[in-house]
Amino acid sequence: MFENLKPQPADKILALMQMYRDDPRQEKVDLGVGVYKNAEGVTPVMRAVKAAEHRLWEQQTTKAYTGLAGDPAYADAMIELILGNAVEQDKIAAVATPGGTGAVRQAFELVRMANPAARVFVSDPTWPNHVSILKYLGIETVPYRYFDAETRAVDFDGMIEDLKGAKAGDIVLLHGCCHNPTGANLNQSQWQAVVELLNQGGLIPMIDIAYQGFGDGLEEDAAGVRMVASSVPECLIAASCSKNFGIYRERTGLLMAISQQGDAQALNQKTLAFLNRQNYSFPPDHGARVVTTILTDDALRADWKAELEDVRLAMLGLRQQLADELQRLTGSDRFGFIAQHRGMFSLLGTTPELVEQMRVDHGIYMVGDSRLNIAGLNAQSVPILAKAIVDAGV
Ligand code: PLP
Ligand code: TYF
Repeated sequence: MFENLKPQPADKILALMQMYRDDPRQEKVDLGVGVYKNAEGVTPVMRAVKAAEHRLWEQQTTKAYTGLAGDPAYADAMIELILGNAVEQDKIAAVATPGGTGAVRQAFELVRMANPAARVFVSDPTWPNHVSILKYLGIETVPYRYFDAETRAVDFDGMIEDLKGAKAGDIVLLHGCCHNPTGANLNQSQWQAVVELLNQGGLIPMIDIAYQGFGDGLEEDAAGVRMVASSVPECLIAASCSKNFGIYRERTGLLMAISQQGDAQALNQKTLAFLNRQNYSFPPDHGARVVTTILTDDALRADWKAELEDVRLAMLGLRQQLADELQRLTGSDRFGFIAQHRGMFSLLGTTPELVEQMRVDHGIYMVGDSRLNIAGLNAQSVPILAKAIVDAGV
């Protein structure tokens, strides 16, 4: 049997992580995988997470199975965090999933189940796992223009033009905030225009939100999601707690299916629970319980928000420092987009050859598409990166 297996394509981001580990150079700089690192290069356990874990250790009396949808209190807390009160609770079906990836996977499975003919429109570029999972599930994907290679901002006219090619029932995958990999995001009037286009075309949005709090702030980053979720008949939302709670390895995510139709919620909820059961039975609970503990306790929630805000501001500071340094070295504003982008990532918009050259000559590890993880920088490595970018002639 096993002789029939063929090697599968590796994830380029994860392969780069290994290459970095194997590089003996002292001064190497890891700007690859999307993990937050502080100025000391450490991915810390957040204070509120430690405190919540401590509390759970003291107070948790059982680790018996939860429900197939996970702990309902977790879904409630996350729905409030993401949607505020934009959508009535009785319109939302929600299940805990293993990370945001689990939510994405289940969302696509739900789409295939409900409408096998649906195509999924994905931004060009998008997180490679989106494309890879869709391909694995045999769902047709259609790229839409998103990134303007010249301005490094959103090519909004191109995006709208391409989305006009979607048919009623097709899915439009959108990043809720902090677009991965580009760092270029829709503004409020652009979100509004997307909502109008979705409603005119009968298109169903699926929003992947994995970086709430990393861009302009917790509420600001959710504004687009809230606008869409409150304005369309149906939508899917896949959320991740990996980044904003720093609990990457706990595998903590949530999938929501929202329908404005009166009686849809019950069947949607049962179907999501069924999908959980087919794939892994009960979703992981530890991270979800930590998140619930934090979000439902005033003091822990305040401390988490304060630390998340520090993380956000640290990344913004690095963006500004890098843009300033490049301005100084080149005497031009052509890298000003780095300070305009939001979230962990910026797409430099250069060739794989120059990315490779920066790796060989300067030990700079960024993904081949020229995505850099801003959080991988610190005050010392910013000038090293700026020099590498200029030396390579980006
Ligand atoms: N969606 C996007 C756009 C991401 O960048 C990520 C990665 O962090 C995820 C989803 C899922 O992350 P995780 O499965 O680690 O929660
Ligand atoms: O884009 C990133 O770097 C993160 C982490 O298969 C990640 O989203 C990368 C690749 C992958 C899973 C997660």
